[in-house]
Parts: sequence; structure tokens; C-alpha cells
Amino acid sequence: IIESHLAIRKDKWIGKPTKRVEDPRYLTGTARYVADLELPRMLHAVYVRSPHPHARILSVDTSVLPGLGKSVWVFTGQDLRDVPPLIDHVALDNLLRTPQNVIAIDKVRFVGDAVAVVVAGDRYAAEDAAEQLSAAVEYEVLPPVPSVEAANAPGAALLFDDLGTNEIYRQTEKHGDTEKAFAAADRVFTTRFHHNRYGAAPMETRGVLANYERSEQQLTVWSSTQMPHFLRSVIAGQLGLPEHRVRVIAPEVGGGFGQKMCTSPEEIAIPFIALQLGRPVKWIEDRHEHLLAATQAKEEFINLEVAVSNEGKLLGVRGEFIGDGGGYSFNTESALIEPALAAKSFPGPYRIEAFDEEVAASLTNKSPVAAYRGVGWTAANTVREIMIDEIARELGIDPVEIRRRNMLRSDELPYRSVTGQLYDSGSYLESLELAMKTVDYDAFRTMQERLREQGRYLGLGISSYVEQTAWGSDSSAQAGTPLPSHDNSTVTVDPSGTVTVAVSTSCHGQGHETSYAQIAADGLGVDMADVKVVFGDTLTSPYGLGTYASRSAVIGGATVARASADVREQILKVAANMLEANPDDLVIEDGTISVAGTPSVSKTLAEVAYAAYWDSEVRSDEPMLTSTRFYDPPATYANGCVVVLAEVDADTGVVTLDRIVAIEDCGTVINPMIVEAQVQGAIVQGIGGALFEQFVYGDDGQPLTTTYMDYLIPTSTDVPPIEVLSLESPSPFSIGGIKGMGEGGQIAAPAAVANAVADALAPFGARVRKLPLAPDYVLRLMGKIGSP
Ligand code: MCN
Ligand code: SMO
Repeated sequence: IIESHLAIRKDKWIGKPTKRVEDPRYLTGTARYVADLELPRMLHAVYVRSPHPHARILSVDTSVLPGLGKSVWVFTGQDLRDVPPLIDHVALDNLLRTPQNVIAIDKVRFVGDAVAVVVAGDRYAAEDAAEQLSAAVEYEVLPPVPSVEAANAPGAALLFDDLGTNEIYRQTEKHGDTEKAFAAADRVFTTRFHHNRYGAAPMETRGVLANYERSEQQLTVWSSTQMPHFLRSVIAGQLGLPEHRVRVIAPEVGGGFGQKMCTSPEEIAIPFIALQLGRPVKWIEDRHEHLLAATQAKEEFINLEVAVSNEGKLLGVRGEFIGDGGGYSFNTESALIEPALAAKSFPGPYRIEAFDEEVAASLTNKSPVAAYRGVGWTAANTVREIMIDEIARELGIDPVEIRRRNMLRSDELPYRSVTGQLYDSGSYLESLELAMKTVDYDAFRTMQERLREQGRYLGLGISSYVEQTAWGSDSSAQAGTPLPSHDNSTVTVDPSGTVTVAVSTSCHGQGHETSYAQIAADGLGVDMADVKVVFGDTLTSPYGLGTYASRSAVIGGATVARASADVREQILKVAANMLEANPDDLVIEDGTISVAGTPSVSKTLAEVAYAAYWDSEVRSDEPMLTSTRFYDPPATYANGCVVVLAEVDADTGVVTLDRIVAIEDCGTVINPMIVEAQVQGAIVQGIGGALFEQFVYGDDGQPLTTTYMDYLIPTSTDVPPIEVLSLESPSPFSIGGIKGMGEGGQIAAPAAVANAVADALAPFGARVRKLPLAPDYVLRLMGKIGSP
């Protein structure tokens, strides 16, 4: 038990590697997703989407459809013109707004932009009709804007004519004295880095089912979303419904990874159509549509100047972070989600005391950019760690040593980074040293040298990181994109003594049913098996923002712990009346309440709970065993180090990963088994970004990666064993010392892979300037074909 106002009760469950209670239904195929839901009289929706990157919609001739209004229905942007467009709310005055109609009205801004929705009695009929209608849309094709460069070229076509520019944001901010730093520098290193556009590929695509029940005057929307309550507020606002008449349910969600965070236009259009038709309407995104129209992520350009001393000390940095926002600055998140978060997180675990940041974002005719695991932080970490290795190589310093010279020591924390991020605690250097020890660094260097003589190119890449977690009002402000946020949990013991934990965070694969049950079980002194965790339904969970930005362990964990502590007190009060004892003398263990030191004087939780509800002699004035608690946490910062061992095939340019070691420090660990798996999953996604994944658009603005034949994701044969080791630096600020950790692996892995490749190709003077490290790029880096 940690003693302080931030304490949580930690006993038998927290910290124990407990198998996930939710997994049997995933493994046996009994989990139910939106696509599995069927309602009487349900109709099926299929989208007609733009084949042009940039065009004006002149007309949609719906008369071509036989059975229109009888067996087939069509909704165009005109039909939804009274629905207000989606718009972002990031509290930055000089960010230009780019309202997005949920179905385009006058203009389409990327291939895949929604032009109409066709609804029919079954999916086949809807697909056929949609195909027919696609041919009956008349467009005036406009010049495409396929890149940031094109967006800002003189005479570029404008995505939003009234804005007068495609660049919707540019702002500089100075932190510390960079003039002095650059004047004092022995050397200045520069880079122009293109971080690739890639994105989440959840096993379940997006999907929405909406139904208006006239008798109850209630609109119910089932959606594969990470934010049920937030979505309820947006739907009510957009459709002009009283919020208490809207219920949002996220059934099983087969992965979100940030993509299912903010409101998809489809989540407004489908409920609107269901209201119009008075019948349930279901839309399930197919995979091709997903690769076209779902949000993409991570594309930005980062230009750096780094001032260093001859000893490799990082003195100051000037950085320009330019986001490619795609067709719209996506609602809530905005086109700044990548560049702003990258800039603010740039310093990472290092002592960098002077930093000028310039953040910009432009619109282009591509799918909008939104969140994907490690937003902004991935790009910043990638370019910073690559630069540190290059500086080390150039100065003849070992890559471990240069990090040692610049890293913040644990006793310097709490430390406010130059960009204003308050690092609470951590093990930056310890993580690095543990990783190097685990991979046996010296032995690797010996082997590397020996094999190089045989023409084999092995490399070792290090990537140290800090991960901002616990996204609440504080974190978002420290990230440079302020948004108020908070969450709630309700813990209830029913008359039979079993426990229901209803949370506003909304799990979509992270294992909350297990980790929250562990917290409640310890908080109440019961068996985990007696705790059920519920979420994902606005009717049964308290209001909150849901699951994203590695916030649930800290916020959800704290609210569950706080509410459990309240209920524990309520239980002890009733038990004290029953046992004629002082509540302070009672203990709860394994579901039994007894007088401390006299275990024979006891009651089971079931007996106490029953009495709490039904026995007027002993119950409290309010006969309930329940509490709802709120938390808007301080920012917490997890940290770690990922080391990748790789080999490059000098003939083909193919990179093979041999071994990965990851050190994770997320403060107090709730469930080590879940943390280990989260690190592994995130690293696999980072490997995707480093070696395979990229949404490619032609100069004509046409997407070229619209199947998994072109858009490559890592498979099991691409991933080596990933060893995860844990360090624990509890946060001094958060309840229970918990920090989040869900994104660190993806933040760190791309740089670790890139640095391993650059290390392997050091004899060729390779400098990685973009990702992914596809074979042709690797061969270019080696000077074997063309130029990089
Ligand atoms: N945990 C723990 N001890 C800690 C910290 C975390 O045991 N000190 C556990 C938590 O209890 C939780 C898991 O680890 O079960 C992740 O916790 P946390 O870091 O708080 O992250 P969230 O639960 O808020 O999940 C969000 C995070 C994000 S932002 C993305 S993106 C992502 C990720 O989780 N998307 C995922 N992991 C994912 N995993 C799956 N399977 N599917 C997704 O869509
Ligand atoms: S990208 Mo995660 O849902 O914050």
C-alpha cells in the first residue's frame, strides 16, 4: 500500500501477470462486432466516393436508379445540407478552419471523399446501385494538389477558395537562447527528413449501425469507436437532437489505434439517414474503402539544424515541422496533430536547453491525416534518434556514449523540458544501460566487424524515448494542442456482493476488463472473478472521453481506485454496524470482512451487501454501495529504450530483423503481461512504418496503395522475437504512480530500425532521410542504384 493522498490500495492483484479475461471470446470467435448485429427491417448502406482527387460536383443524377424511393434510396450532400459540417476545436486562434460536410456538397477534396450514400434492402443491391450511381455523377475536375510542395507553389489550386491559401497554419515559438547555442557550437548538423504517410490497419474496419426507435424517441448508434460519449455529444449536436435521446454503443471494437478516435463523417451521415427512413441502417466499410477513405497518419517534413560541441553535447536545435494534413483539417484533432505534437515532444529524454520550433500544416488532395498510435511523437523520435546517431558517427563517438552525455539523470526529474513538458520521473539512462547489457553490446560489435569482412552487413540501432501519457487537460496543454478532458468511473456492489465497474474509457483491445478488475479487486478486497468491467455504452457508463493517448491506465485506473475506496468505506460502515465494531478496526480480504486480529468475527461481503440494501437496522441513510469518481490527471511521461539488431542483404537491399530488446518504464505496472504485449504490438506497428508501410499518391493525386498488395503491413515472418524488460519509476504526480504506455513501442521502433540499417551501412556513408526502408531505397543508400 502506497501511503499518501495519491495512494491506491495495491494488494494481491495489481502488478500480477494476470491472463486477460476478455481473450477467450476473441479466441473462440464469439465476440460480437458491429458487422455481426442484425435488426428487423435493417437496410444496408454503400458509399459512392469520388474517383477524383479534386473536383467540383456538378450534378448527381439519381434518376438512373430503378426502384428509387421504393427499394433503393439515395442521399447526397444536398440532402444533408442542414447538417452542420464537422470542424476542429483545437484552441489555437490562427489555425484556419476547414469545415467538412459529412457528405460533400460542392467539392470533393480527395479520392474517396463521400459523394452519396445508397441504401437498399441488402448489401448486394446497395453495391450494384452505388456502382450505377457512380457513373451518373458529373464532376468538373480541378487541378490536383498532391503534396505540400504543390500546395504552396505559386498558382496552386486552392482546396478551400475562401481561405486564400492551402497553408492553414504556421507559427514559430522560441524556447531558450538558440542564438547563443549556435554561436557556441563547434559543429552544426542539418537534415531534411520526410516521415512517411502510413496508418492504422485495424483488423475490424469502421462500421456504423443506427436505429431510431419511435416509441422510445431514442436514436441508438452502434459504432466501432474509441469515444462513445464524445460521439454521442457530436451526433446530438450535428443532428439537433437532445443528447439524452441519443445512445451510443461501441460493441466489440477490433482495434482502433487512434483511427477510431474522432468522429468519422459516416458516424453522422448514417444516423441521419436512419432517422429519415425510419428504419435501421448499417454501413460496414470494406477494406478497399478503408484504404481510400479512412484517415491516414504521420506524414510530415522535418527540417533540423542541430548545434553540437565536439564532445557531442546537444547545445540547441532549430526545427521546422510541416504537416501534410490531407483534404481537411480533421475534426477535433486538426492538421496540427502531427507537426505540433512532434515539435513539443522533440527534446525527448535529453537535456536540450535551446529550441526554436516552427510548426506548419498544409492541405493536400489526400485522405485527411488524423491520429495513429504515437501521433507526432513517432516522427519526432525518429528524426531525433537518427540525427543523434549521425552526429555520433561523424564525431567518432559511440552511439551509446553520446546518449549518456546528453541524457537527463533520474535525480534531475521532475524536469521541465525546454518546450514546457514536465517530465515527472523516469529511468532514461538506466533503460539505455539495461538494453545494452541485455543485447551484449561489445560482443555484437566484435561479431559485426568479423562478418563485415565476409561481406555481411549487420547493424545495431538504438532508440531512446519519452512517451507523454495520461491525456487530460494538462497533457494536452503540454503537447501544444489544448483540449479539456477528463473521465469517470462508477463502482457498484450489488445486493449479492458482486461488483460492477462502469468506466467511461472505452477499451478496444487493450485489456481493460482485466486491468481495471485488478484495481477494483485490490481496492475492495475481493476476488477478480467477482468484478465485471463494463464500458462502451453511454447508457450504462458515466460520461467521459474514452480511450486514446495512453490515458486509460492512469485516468481509468485512478477513477476505479477512488470509487473502490469509497465503496470499501461504505461496506465497512455497514459491516461495523453488523459486527458492532469500529470501521477502522475492520479488514476486507478475499471477500470477507473481519475484525483485524480476530478473524472469527466476520461477515462475507455477500452478507454485508445484502444488509446494506435490505436491513434497515444496519444500513446507511443511503442504502447503496456505489460511487462515481472523476479524474483529470497531471501529465505523466513513460520512457524506455528499443534496440534492434538487423542485417542488410547487400545484393537485394532487403532488411532482416534478427532481435529486438525493449525496456519499458511506465511507473507502477498494473498488469505486466498486458504491458509486455502492448510493447510488442506497438513495436510491430513501428516495424511496419520503418520497413513497409506507406500510402503513396501519384503526381495526379491518385492513391496507388489501395489493397494490401500495394500497402504492405508486417507479417509474422517479418518480426523477430521481441524481449520486453521492465523498469518501474512510479510517477510522483499521478494516483498510484501509474503512467500510461500504449504507444511507446511505435514511437521508438522506427528509429531503432533505421539506426540499425544506417549502422549496418556505415561503410557506405548511408544517411536515412525518409521511411520506409524499402529494398530500392536501401540499395540507393548503398549507392548501388540511382541516388537516395
Ligand atoms: N497498463 C498497465 N500498467 C501501466 C500502464 C498500462 O498494466 N502502468 C495496461 C493498461 O491497464 C491497459 C494497457 O496497459 O490495459 C494500455 O494502457 P494505457 O497505456 O493507459 O493505454 P490505453 O488503455 O489508454 O490505450 C490507448 C493506447 C493507444 S493511444 C493506442 S493508439 C493503442 C494502444 O493503446 N490502440 C490499441 N494499444 C492498442 N491495443 C490494441 N489491442 N488495440 C488498439 O486499438
Ligand atoms: S493514436 Mo491512440 O488512440 O492516441
